[in-house]
Amino acid sequence: MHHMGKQRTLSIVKPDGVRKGVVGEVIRRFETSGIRVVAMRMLHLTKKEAEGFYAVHRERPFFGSLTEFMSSGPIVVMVLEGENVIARNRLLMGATDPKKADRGTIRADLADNVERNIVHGSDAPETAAMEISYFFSDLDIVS
Ligand code: 3AN
Repeated sequence: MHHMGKQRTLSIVKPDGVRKGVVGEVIRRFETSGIRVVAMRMLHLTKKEAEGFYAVHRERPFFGSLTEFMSSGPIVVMVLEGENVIARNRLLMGATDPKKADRGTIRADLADNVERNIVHGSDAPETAAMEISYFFSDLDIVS
């Protein structure tokens, strides 16, 4: 019953990633490291929808700019599945600020700055569950 470490997480290729044409590159990195994509969709968030998604950051000084950016073009949302996938995805992504991200990470290799940092990944099981349900119903996720 207790599959240690088997998890799901939400990944987003942000508008900068779609604009740069690195959706395939990001997915390739997931697949190469043994992470499975179990749901995927492209959509263009409204400002309101971006604000809903980032509601935990409402008080941050960058909230307006972040939600403006996140609604500036299409994104690709994915559910990833695998052992310990929340932490593994965050290792692949690298630090929030690409200048501080380790070489070989998605953000170090592909991102421009701390706001336009190519990818989002859930940071904990509770936020992963919330974020997945923001975009997907159970029926959208293959098992
Ligand atoms: P992460 O995405 O690495 O979990 P969070 O959750 O701290 O980082 O921040 C959410 C998003 O807010 C980041 N992906 C980034 O786009 C944006 N962000 C974080 N810090 C800043 C900042 N200092 N200035 C502008 N945008 C930021």
